[in-house]
Amino acid sequence: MGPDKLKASSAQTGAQVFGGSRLDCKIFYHDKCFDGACSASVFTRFHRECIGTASSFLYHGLVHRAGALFDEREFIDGENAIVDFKYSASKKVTWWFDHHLSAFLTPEDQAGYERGQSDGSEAMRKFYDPSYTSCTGLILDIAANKFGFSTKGLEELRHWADIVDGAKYESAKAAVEMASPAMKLTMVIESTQDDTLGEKLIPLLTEMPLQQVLDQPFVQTLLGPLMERHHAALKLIGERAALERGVIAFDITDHLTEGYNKFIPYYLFPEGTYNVGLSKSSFRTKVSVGTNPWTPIPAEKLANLAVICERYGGGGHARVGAISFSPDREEDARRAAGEIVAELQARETA
Ligand SMILES: [Mn+2]
Repeated sequence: MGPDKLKASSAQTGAQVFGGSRLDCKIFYHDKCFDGACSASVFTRFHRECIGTASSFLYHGLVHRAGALFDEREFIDGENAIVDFKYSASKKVTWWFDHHLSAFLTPEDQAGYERGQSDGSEAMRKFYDPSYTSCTGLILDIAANKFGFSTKGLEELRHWADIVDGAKYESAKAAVEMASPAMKLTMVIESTQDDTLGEKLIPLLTEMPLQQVLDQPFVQTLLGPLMERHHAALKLIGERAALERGVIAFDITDHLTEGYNKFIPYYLFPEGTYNVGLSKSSFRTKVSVGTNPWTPIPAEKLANLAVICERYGGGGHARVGAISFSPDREEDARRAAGEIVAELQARETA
């Protein structure tokens, strides 16, 4: 959760305000997410250039969690925008853009949104379209088509927001070697513990090329240790992983790890169909199960990993799932991993 700080005064843009006082604009964005950061940046530039009423922009990151997602007290007396995150029925929210399939917490929320669209009261303030790969793309199109915003120079941002949010990496090599600045920025955004990153990074994303954003000293300081951790994980999984009958399996529970790039197994074994990894962090032992995104096997022939993981008390999506065990249940986790490996291997040879 990022703290609130005054940022990027709109005075420097020369935006004109007629017959009204300027108000702060607080932007709530999907935290630890490249598309969330890009969405907040695009919204800021759009608001500054096309609305022009904000005296300053503030940023507040939101994360999915159990229980209430919004704290009403965080909304300010001014403008409140939510981008790339769920709908809030709060009367204080003046802008909303989202593209997630599950955007509404309750049927009442959805009804409230639809009412604002049909009676026109919020038709030019709240926008939802789950057909968009990225929220960045949605904001750019709405801003351009409905408000005359110029998207010139923002092509690179949109391109990468679509790739990252859609997990449409061209190859495991691109996803693991991270040659492009967008991939490195994604790792910094997703992994950093620095709560001030958002407010520093977001304004820059629409002001300069991504390589130049990456070159900023405050980004480089965070990137260095993360690249080291990434290379260490690549080396460790490389030493442990083995491919047998279509399934890449590895156990790295003897090294505490706070996560690793999930494409590493397919980078090491491009011909593997699934991967089953056993890892351990300070608070859990985790079985991670995934499907190779570049497998030539048609989707209807692939295992539903959510169903398999649910059987062990975990969950996920059809192509990727996970099961968490408390630290004292490492043996149960190892047994589950072994059974899942066998089950997936049997499918491969069936
Ligand atoms: Mn998104």
